[in-house]
Amino acid sequence: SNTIFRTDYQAFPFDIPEVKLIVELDPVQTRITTQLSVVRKSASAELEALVLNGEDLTLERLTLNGQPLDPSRFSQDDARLTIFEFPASGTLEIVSLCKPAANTSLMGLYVSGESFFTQCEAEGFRKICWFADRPDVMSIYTVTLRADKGRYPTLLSNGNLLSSRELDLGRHEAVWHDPFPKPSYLFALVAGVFDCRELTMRTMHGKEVLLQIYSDPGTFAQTGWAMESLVRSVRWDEQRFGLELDLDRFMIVAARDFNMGAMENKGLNIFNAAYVLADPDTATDLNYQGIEAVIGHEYFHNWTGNRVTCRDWFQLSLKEGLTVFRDHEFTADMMAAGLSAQEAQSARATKRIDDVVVLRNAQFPEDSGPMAHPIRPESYQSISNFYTATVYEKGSEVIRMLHTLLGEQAFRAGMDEYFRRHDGQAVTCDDFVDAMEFAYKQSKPGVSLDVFRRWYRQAGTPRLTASMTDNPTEGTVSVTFTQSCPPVGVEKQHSLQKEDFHIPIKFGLLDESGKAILLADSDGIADTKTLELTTQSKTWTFKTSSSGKAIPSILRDFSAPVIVDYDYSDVELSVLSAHDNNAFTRWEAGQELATRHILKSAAHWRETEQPLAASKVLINVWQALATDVSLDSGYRARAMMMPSEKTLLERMLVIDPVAIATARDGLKRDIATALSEVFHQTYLGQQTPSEYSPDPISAGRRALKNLALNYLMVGNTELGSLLAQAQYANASNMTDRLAALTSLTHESTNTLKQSALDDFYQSWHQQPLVLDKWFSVQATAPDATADKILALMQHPDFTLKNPNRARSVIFAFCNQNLSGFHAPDGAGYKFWAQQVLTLDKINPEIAARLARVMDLWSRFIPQAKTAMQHNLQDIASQADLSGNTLEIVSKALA
Ligand code: BAL
Ligand code: ZN
Repeated sequence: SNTIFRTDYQAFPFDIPEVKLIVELDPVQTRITTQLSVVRKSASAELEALVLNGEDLTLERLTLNGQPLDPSRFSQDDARLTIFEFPASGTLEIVSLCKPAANTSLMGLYVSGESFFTQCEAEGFRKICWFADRPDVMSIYTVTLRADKGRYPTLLSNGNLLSSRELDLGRHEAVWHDPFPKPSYLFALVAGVFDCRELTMRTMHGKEVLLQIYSDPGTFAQTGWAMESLVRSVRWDEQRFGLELDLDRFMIVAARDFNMGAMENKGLNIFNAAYVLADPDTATDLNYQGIEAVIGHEYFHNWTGNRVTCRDWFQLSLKEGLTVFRDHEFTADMMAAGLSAQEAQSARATKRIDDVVVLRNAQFPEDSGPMAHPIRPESYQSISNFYTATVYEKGSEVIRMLHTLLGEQAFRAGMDEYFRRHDGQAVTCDDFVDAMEFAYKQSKPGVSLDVFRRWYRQAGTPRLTASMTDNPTEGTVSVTFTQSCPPVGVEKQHSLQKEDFHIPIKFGLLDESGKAILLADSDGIADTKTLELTTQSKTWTFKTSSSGKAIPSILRDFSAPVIVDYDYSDVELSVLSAHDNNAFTRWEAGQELATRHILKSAAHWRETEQPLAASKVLINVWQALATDVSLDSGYRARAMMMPSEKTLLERMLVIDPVAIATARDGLKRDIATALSEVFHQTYLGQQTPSEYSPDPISAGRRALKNLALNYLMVGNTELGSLLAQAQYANASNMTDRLAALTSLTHESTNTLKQSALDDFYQSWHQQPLVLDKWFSVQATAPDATADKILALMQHPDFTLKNPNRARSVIFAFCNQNLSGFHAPDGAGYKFWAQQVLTLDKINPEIAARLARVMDLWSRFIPQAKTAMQHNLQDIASQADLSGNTLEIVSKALA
């Protein structure tokens, strides 16, 4: 097969210190002259061939040191240009053509709206020109852009603008120079008509820098929040990590059509418009938070990714895991800014909960399915399939564990050491861990990261089993943790012997009344201990301040990406939910109580067609959360939500989606009915100032208010509908308007639903990002079926070519509509297969993402499993499937 293995890495035999590009922009056919200075590395064999990557390019001319190359000196196929017996050094000039307007893959150079954009990570540069398209070849770029001045007045590339001038025939030219050597995946160019918001600021050492945000004409007013976020990002990286902006100019450009969230091209970030544009009328609190996080993420890449980059794509988590960790910390610091110590703890916990929910929804299932891989994969067929929750989110959890083990100060020293050693280089995950270990050992003699390194080469979510014994006569409590992690994914085929992980477990105890019990050991007395499990099993014994039966609080702050097994009683969970002084495990306890109920109820429904009624204990827990005004609203909103469908599915040995959907709805109904008056009061108690502000306190109030409204719609539909209609009509911001629309669409009668949807369309259809929301609300409605989705896709505003629009309908239905997608007639699965095949012709990366919906098919109940398998086989049997999609379906079927 076309599998590439990590251990097969070989250095490139040549250096390419300088790249000069002349780009004659034309949507139909763009001509690019690529001039490369090439120097054979001293260690390389003489007469070695120079092999360059290229895809969908037409070669017009090839010269070496100014002389046309004789056809016998080179060969060309659809992926490579090979120049035989390349001399010790030389200047290679290649003239080639590409077709931007016909490029629907959105990789390489493409047209979106009327403008040109590029996306090069991971392997898109080879669709622009022939080059050694691998991250360990770093060059200084000088880029000349030429285009029609009327249609493309703005011409941008990486670095600094050297010059610009008028040309004949209404064309013009701009020359850009990036002083920092970079790999080709960080190259970017943009051309078109844009609004531009700009600002100058002084960096920590007093350098003046120009910040610019470019967006579609008419959207200037929607880029204010993005600019504020960028300024905060610059300041935060200075203050928390001592890292300064190294360029004179930092640009962000918003694109309507974009495969990912955003891209950290050096000095010229290109963003999905969804992560740039916001105003109160069109963007929700979640959008605002997402924009701040993604702007931070891409900005932080300037050091963790760009100044120090990856040697090869197996090292992707080197930059992604680390940068996700940094953006999570950034958001947490922003949320906690200006709050009292206790409020700040709660704000940080809220962020932690959101991140853990993402990890459990996306990464835990991945880690148990056919695509399971370590955060540093051992092999791949298509690297674009490895921009995964494992590389990103679990990668970030691994960095967070390092932070927990080292502490803030030693972690910072480790980061400083990493930059001291590797600035300007393309390195490996091992290099990073080595730098961290160096700082760790300086701070604490005798420690080592030997066992910890296994997180980089073993996949799977470790399971942690806890057991406790009280020894009242001695005043001690003993706790034993045991870990296990059987082989997953390709590990199974290689019958890999897995080794124990290094797991930091933040641990505490409560007495039966909920009071914290102090724990004493040779390190001193504390209410939370960080236990380090590095072997299969270990027991810790503490002297305690209490003699009654203790309740363990395990994995405080979610100190490791593992699953905890402990046999709690419902009452113990309710005590933790009411009293645990760690806000994360406190949240976890209520969610766990609801999860256990739903799993039992799902099984009961399968046997009797009746869900189980919610217990008094459970209702009381929700009531206590709803009425505890000492908790901040955002935290309460998270504590009172239903466990997510994806986490629930992942907890089933045999996955039964309809049973889960029914049981989850049943619990929601029981809680909503029992507490409808409480929810009404909660709703009324969460008013916010009419002037919109996305700050976490206001956003938390809106989240709780809208959660209460949703429960009220279920528990007292008449009152709920009235309030939702009024809220929809009077909303002064998109958060409240969309929440009301969603509640009306998902929980009310058809007439109400249709009139709200029609009104929303009329008001907002000219705003593409808002229209995405309109499509999503319908795709996730409980009464949506595959047929209804197909009808929705006939809407004139629907297009498969825009990834955001495709996501808003197809992905929303397949991923976020459990009962609709998994309808027992199998229509959802057939719909899925059709869409994967259609998208595969347009945009293979997006198609392969959609293909992953079936990852866990073999664990589903028999009827669903068979239908899923047939549809997977249908796709796999297509002759001209893209490599991207083929990798996903063949692994699923293996
Ligand atoms: N490097 C791809 C987009 C991101 O993770 O920032
Ligand atoms: Zn990233």
